[in-house]
Amino acid sequence: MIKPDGVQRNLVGEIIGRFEKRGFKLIALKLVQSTVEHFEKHYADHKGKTFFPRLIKHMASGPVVCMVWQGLDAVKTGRAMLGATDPLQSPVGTIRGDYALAVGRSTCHGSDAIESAEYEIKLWFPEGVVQYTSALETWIQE
Ligand code: DAT
Ligand code: MG
Repeated sequence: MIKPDGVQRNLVGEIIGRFEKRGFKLIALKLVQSTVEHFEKHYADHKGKTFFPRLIKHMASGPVVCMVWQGLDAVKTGRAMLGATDPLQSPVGTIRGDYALAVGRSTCHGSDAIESAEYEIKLWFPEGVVQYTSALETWIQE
């Protein structure tokens, strides 16, 4: 997901481009202005933490871009492409390491496990994702 700060900073194309160029396949995409209640479900794991109210307020403050990317080890590789939770600890070359400074303005969200990806996909795409064959598949996967 591209967070409201990433959308406002015109990083949508840049972030999508990194996943496309790495070889992942886009199987769902939407721009949404969502609600506090929906983000409380998205970030349910963090309920009760000191930063939770600030986090939810920020996420609901503007549109976000929700995406599902498919490919080899997508969760683990996707997280590596994002960088660390704290952008200051993110290596240059990662999205957060290249475009962010503050932990509460880290430009993007990525599922941290297959189970959380499954939960988040259902939450943001109840209508389901789009499965299709990409012409490039044999050039990307062995
Ligand atoms: P990530 O986004 O890397 O999965 P997380 O799931 O631990 O990180 O936390 C979710 C978001 O909450 C994170 O992107 C920014 C915010 N956050 C996390 N830790 C924070 C902290 N110590 N202070 C302020 N915001 C924090
Ligand atoms: Mg997380």
